[in-house]
Amino acid sequence: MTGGTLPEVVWDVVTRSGFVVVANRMPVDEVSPATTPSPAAVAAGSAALRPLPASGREWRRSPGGLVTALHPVLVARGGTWVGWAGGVGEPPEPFELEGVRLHPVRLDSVDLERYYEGQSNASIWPLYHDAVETPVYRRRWRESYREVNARFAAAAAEVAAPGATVWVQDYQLQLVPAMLREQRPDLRIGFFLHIPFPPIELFMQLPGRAEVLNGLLGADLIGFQQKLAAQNFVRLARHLLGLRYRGQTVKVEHREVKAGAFPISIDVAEMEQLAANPAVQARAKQIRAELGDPVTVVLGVDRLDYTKGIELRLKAFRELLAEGRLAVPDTVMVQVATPSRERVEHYQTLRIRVEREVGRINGEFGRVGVPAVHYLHQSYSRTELAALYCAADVMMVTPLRDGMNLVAKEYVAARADTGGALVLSEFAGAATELRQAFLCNPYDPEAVKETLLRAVHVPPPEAARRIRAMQRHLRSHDVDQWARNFLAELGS
Ligand code: ADQ
Repeated sequence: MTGGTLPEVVWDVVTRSGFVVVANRMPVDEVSPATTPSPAAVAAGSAALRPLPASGREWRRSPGGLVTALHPVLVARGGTWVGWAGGVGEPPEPFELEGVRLHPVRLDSVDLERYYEGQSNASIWPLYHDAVETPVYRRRWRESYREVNARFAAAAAEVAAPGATVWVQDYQLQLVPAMLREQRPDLRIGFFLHIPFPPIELFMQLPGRAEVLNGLLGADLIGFQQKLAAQNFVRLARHLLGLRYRGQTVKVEHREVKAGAFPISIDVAEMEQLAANPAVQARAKQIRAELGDPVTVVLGVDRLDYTKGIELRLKAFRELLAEGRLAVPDTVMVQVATPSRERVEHYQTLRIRVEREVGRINGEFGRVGVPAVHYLHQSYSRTELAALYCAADVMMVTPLRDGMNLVAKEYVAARADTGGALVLSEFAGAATELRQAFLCNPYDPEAVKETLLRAVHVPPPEAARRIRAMQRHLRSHDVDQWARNFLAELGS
């Protein structure tokens, strides 16, 4: 089917929207009957539950920057979010929650294994992050990726009104723009990549590379976190497909495809308010007390992912303790590592390595009741995260490669007291904006150690100056601004 018309049978039963977001995951979590709203959901003001008459299942909006940013746009435009609702059972019928229509896409356990864990997270994810772990390629995964992308494209084509704007999100859905354009050339299609886009030499490894590039070129506007990524993309279009480009606009037959940098951000006001909340401040004090009121608390908060540089950070801390340049119990480290992609092999081996390193540090430098590293392999509510940020003197964000890194921005926003110091990898997208952080090269262990020490010993007035400058930047560059800039450039 081409030309922007829909089959009549669908026309009658589907509510169609002028604005559609397509993302792997829908911004909702299913609430089991025994579940009460989490503190995170309550804090984010999103605990409204909506029983579904048809299925009796209940859902609540999940907290998160992307949802927060897009929610007002979706409500104002009667928008629809197309995505996977979680779980491998029968997906719920389309439903509405807090003014947004949700259109679930089915994924079964084979799709999850091949499209999600395989092609998305064992092939594309490592490749796009400078191949810091060796990407694994499988033909079956690619086929599944194509099939699932086609399913998402068909769902978007079904719910989009004539001439609608469709905004596709991230590396799991890179084929969707072209698939969607083929069915619905009337649509305005945007794509945003949340992770880095690799240089030509790396991208050329990817089996089926032209299909991926052509998939992306189905969009009118492709947003990246960094200028460099947008440049990688337009150069690749010339190198691989012989397409001409001027500036950051690629000519594709009779169309123009724009690439651009749209660095994502956080809901700055929300984090500032959370951190200013007296209950959060009291919790921060309590955390420090529970840690034994050390002079310096060093904090890491990451998904347990090999791109985040958790091991190198622990190693730097261990060496500083061994050299006597830091000492327990004056200095303690807290490492929060959110469970992530636990069925992918790289992640299983990473967990073993990280836990071994934590054990080694505590074995060598801890005492009974006084560990050197507090390791927490758990998810936390927004309020608890804000309290941790407020309790930390030094925040370590040391990815080997990261599209942006929102934790760095959250920490800065949480420190309205202008205390605290941020150690930030030069290889995080956030380093382009947060220039007053203590920047370091995560591949150079001595540089990481020296930078951590500088942050530990920074004089308070200098720390305050640095944090304040970064806060000023964030206030005028929040996630709402990000969404508005992208949509304005897309012309919708
Ligand atoms: P991620 O790789 O998931 O995102 P990041 O940007 O750091 O990484 O975002 C993580 C989010 O999860 C933060 O909002 C953080 O507060 C939250 N989080 C982390 N640990 C948590 C815990 N234990 N409990 C609860 N919440 C926790 C991808 C890209 C990034 C890019 C984002 C957005 O890899 O580079 O910044 O998308 O585009």
